[in-house]
Amino acid sequence: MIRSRDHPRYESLKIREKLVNGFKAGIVCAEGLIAHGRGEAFDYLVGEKTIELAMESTRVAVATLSLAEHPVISVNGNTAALVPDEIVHLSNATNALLEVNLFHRTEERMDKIIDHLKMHGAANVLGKDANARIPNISHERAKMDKEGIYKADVVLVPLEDGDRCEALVNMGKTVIVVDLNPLSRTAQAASITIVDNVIRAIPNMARLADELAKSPKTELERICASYDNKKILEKIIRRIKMI
Ligand code: PTJ
Repeated sequence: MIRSRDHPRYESLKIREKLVNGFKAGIVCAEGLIAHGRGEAFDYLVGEKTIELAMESTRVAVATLSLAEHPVISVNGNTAALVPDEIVHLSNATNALLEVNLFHRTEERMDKIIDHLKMHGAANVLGKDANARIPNISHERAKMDKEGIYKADVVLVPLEDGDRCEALVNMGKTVIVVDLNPLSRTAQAASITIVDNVIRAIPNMARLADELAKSPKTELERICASYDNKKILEKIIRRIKMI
């Protein structure tokens, strides 16, 4: 247990502890711990804070989810362990369905993550049925629910792998990702990339969803109108290079 709040890396240690506890509980996979390490390295490069460019993408992402006809939030092990309350909050605030979708899929992990989200207030979580598949993807993340990701017009996928992101875009969906690595295939292939830590991005999205809940459709459309994902990524990469 991390007790010393005055430790300079207290916040970071607390996040690691959450993931390790998630691993011990069978929610996070071992590979998820490694993936987090890569995320941490990139978090250093953006100053371990939400930069203005990420906030711009976050705002557009929330407006896009709110405008969607059939929005779905895809949840993996790391996201479920790090931000369960906020992901449920965001799903309620944007009327987005929750679907568990795992790269390292086992039925045991699926059950544990679904139960975990329900314990944090989710009324319904899809993913177990896996009665559809994403074309041209051979691994387990191809499995999806006909009423969930398959039918979605907008999908939020925090911590995605590049293959599936590209495949979902090819299916005609608007794909929102959270990825601290602006160079990753996921970040580059997505429709909207939030270059931020899920630990900050999902709470920011939940708060903004509440703020925008009463906004008229025209205002949400205005927020999305001139968004250019490639430009945002270029600016973030330039910012990192200048360190
Ligand atoms: O729970 P599962 O079975 O679906 O497996 C989940 C992992 C994360 C293991 C799986 O999706 C995976 O292998 O992911 P990758 O391909 O390693 O990609 C993870 C990406 O997320 C990398 O680009 C990391 O930089 C980034 N990342 C890691 N932790 C965070 C992050 N981005 C934002 N916030 C984080 N906390």
